[in-house]
Amino acid sequence: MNLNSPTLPDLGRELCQRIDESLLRSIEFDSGCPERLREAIQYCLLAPGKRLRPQLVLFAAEACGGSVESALPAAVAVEMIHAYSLVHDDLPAMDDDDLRRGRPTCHKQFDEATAILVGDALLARAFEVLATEIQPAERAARCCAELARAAGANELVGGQADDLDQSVNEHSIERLEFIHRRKTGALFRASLRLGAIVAEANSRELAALDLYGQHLGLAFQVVDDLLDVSGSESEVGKRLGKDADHGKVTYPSVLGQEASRRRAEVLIDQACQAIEGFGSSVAPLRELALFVRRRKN
Ligand code: GRG
Repeated sequence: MNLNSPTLPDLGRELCQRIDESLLRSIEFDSGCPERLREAIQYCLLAPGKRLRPQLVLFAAEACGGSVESALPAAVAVEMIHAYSLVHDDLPAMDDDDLRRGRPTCHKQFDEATAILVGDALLARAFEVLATEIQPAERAARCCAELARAAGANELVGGQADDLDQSVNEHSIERLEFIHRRKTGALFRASLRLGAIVAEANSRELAALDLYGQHLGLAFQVVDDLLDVSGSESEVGKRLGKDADHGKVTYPSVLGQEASRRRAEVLIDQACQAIEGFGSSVAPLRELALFVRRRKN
């Protein structure tokens, strides 16, 4: 898996380089950060992921007339939260994975304590980036509040807790979507909202991008579940078939593969419909939605 994959939209590929340069600059810690920890943070944050969430921030900002430059701190912050969640998700106490983004997971490459600390450091640094690099201060505070809500107990962390909870044996579409709107969807939605906020979007634009983010986040998860049962491990870059091993409720286990594919199609259509009113400025968001539908990693 690499960023030159032909399945990534061209526009996004160009931006990925810029995003990665900003990510690297954002982890220039001073001498208080031990070298091994710094190395582990860079290993996880700069690993070859798709950078979908930062692209969503930047595309949303541009759709509302904002610049990539002014939205980059928000893009960096969202990717930091995403990277932290993956590092913690891979830990033995959670999903217990040894492969991520085609490489050994953080705790395999380094050790468990370092992986926990990498997550802690990324979580804190994300909010430092927002607080210090978004102007004016009032907008920075709003961005911090948005991201904190999405990353907190009601959303990302709550969704993860429910997903790990083995005591509930309810395999319904309602429970599945309640989990994924929080575990996966919250960061997608926050990415769109942050892009809109830094670009000073009006309430109609914010609501439309928010809705696009909700539909796209769920569609992304449907495709993720499908890849877990029918994808290729070398393309996806992580161990597959783990959902069934862990007895997890997934789209294919609840709906079957064919209906899951149809659900993804409907969600992508709904995402694109939500932003129809913007005209040509949302072409990259439409392209990204189509990428999510056909992605192989
Ligand atoms: C442990 C306090 C504490 C909080 C962490 C671990 C956690 C909460 C949340 C995990 C949420 C999680 C792992 C969601 C999975 C979402 C998902 C399908 C991620 C993969 O996203 P991609 O494909 O990854 O965009 P790349 O590698 O391309 O960036």
